[in-house]
Amino acid sequence: HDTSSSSTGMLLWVQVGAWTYHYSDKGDYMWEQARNYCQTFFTDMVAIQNQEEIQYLNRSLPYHKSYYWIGLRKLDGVWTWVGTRKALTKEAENWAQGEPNNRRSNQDCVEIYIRRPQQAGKWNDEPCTRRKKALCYLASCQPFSCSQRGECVETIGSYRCECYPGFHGPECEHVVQCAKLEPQGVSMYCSHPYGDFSYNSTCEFGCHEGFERRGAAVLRCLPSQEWSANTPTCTVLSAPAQGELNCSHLHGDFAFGSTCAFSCQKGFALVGSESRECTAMGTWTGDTPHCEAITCPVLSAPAQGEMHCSHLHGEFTFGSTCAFSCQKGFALVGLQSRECTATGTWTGDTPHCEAFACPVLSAPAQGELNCSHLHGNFTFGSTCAFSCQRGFVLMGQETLECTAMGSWTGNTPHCEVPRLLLEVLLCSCSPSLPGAQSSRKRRDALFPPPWQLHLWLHVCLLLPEGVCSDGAGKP
Ligand SMILES: [Ca+2]
Repeated sequence: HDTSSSSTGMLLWVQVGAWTYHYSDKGDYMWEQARNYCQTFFTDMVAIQNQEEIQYLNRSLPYHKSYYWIGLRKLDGVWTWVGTRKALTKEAENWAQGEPNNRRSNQDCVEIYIRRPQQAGKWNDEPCTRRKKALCYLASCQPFSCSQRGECVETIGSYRCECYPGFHGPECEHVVQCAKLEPQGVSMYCSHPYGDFSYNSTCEFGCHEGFERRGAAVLRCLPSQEWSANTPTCTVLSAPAQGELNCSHLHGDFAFGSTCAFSCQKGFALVGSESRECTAMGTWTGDTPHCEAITCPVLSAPAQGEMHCSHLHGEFTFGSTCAFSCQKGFALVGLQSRECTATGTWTGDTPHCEAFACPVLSAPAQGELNCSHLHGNFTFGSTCAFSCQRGFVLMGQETLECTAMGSWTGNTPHCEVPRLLLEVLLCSCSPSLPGAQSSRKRRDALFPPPWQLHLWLHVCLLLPEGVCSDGAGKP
């Protein structure tokens, strides 16, 4: 560092690593003036980093009766490091005993006691208009640090470089290298801002007359030491994939006057120039065409079913086939698979899934039927409940369900007069019994069915064996 500038009243006195400390040896300044002095000739006022630094300053600086200003002051009621505008943390505090004192409201600037008999190296708040020595530091990062290829970061006692992409080394002095390019049959023009085939080198490629470039026109060396693309090649015009090339040559193969027409196979459409001509400049008119498979409308699975497609050239394009199936309990109605044709339409119609049907059920004699249908009348998922009129009992299952197989879970039940009551009735009411006919009339009037049946049951159980209600003996 240059020390010849002592005419301005400054003195280079100590260097810790790459940081250097300075103070005004001629004049004493008010705090604002001191800050201005530091910023004019150095980086800024000292911001105390740690106890070691404080000890160092106390050991190395000379005694001065009014001590030294540091870069700490009260801003909006908060003690703040002016260089970074960060608030003073509790851990970093280094106040002398009884400080900062609030007896006087205008004590907003901070001095450091250097070589004081007591409390050496401690801080004290003072009115900012007092005159003291300015304590400054000079940052270690310089305009040309890190070779101007990286960020210079100040550290205690030193600095380090955070290199930009493409550079490395302590001072970012090294440049990333890419592989040297030596293309065959292709003309190349390169520019190397940082060195041959290094970071940010760019190479442009061209082809000779009648040839066409396949690949990128420009390659760039990336920070990853790789080129941005593969080296291109030069070829004569060729047929696109799934297509054909038909050329007529006027003067020579793929020379001035040659015309080439492109076409695509069935099911493919040409995208790009349909025909190209070799110009007097040795280039082809138009651009490289390609063949794209013709698309069909997108299909979807039927309700209660699934669809599985296989695509040959692209999603729902020429050659794609889709197979359809139905969930358990449903039957596919329509084609099992469809294919995308060369005209962009599907073969067949959209199939659908129908629930398996069960035989139609009807209410039993003297009974009722109550059905709920999930997918359709008497189909998979339908459930039917049976019931009988009063006085009849249901023989068989109360409910039946239509299964995924298209059959009911059981046989249709029927309604019967309970067997025991029937026997009793036969016993007591047989028309062959004398007097039975006349007595029934009376009973009918008194007890309409089904009460009649209950009554007869009671009567018959009470009667001795072989004797009927009207007092006649059993035949
Ligand atoms: Ca004070």
